[in-house]
Amino acid sequence: MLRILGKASSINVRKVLWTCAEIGVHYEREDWGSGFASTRTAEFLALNPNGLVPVIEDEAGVLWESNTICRYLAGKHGRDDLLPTAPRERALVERWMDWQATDLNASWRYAFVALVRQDPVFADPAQISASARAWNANMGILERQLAATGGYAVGETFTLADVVLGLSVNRWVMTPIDHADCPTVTAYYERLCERPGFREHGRNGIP
Ligand SMILES: N[C@@H](CCC(=O)N[C@@H](CS)C(=O)NCC(=O)O)C(=O)O
Repeated sequence: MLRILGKASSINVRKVLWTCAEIGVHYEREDWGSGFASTRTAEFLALNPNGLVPVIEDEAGVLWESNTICRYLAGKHGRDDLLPTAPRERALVERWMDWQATDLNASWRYAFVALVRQDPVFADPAQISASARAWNANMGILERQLAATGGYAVGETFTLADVVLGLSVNRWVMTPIDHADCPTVTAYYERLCERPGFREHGRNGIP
């Protein structure tokens, strides 16, 4: 049985839960992370020295880093549709996953922590606007990509790139900023709702 450590409200844990739903993997999930069991204990740090969720454990051992875990699960279960094995096709999926984890995540952090988490440390209006602007600009990149593919992040079919980007779009929609006009992203957000895994773990009322 796959063990997943991490609270179900964490965007990075939700990537893993949605991936499990797509694959049909059964798991046992434990509530770790802020508000639940502390990830700063020696027990947890022995699993992930970063003290972050998600972490998984299966018969092969322990793994952390959400996008890596999603790739591992798709590979382990032979889901070439979610993560192709051919180098070029695989790189096209991984490119958008890496973009989400680096450029996209970096752009929304200040505005999200200020406006949704309402952390008083993140209260500088100039930095909130700069973050919202950068976030909208990245959504513009996704808008143009989706207009070109006519369907999903990489092409006509759903892949792991859509798991990580779908959750990111949900966060964008749910954060109270002035949203750039992105009709193709909005249509994509609706299209993803055809998937039970997105309804349960993505567009479930949590930003
Ligand atoms: N790069 C990591 C980031 C993980 C991360 O930031 N996790 C957050 C929750 S979304 C966390 O563990 N925060 C500390 C806590 O909740 O105790 C990944 O993608 O797995």
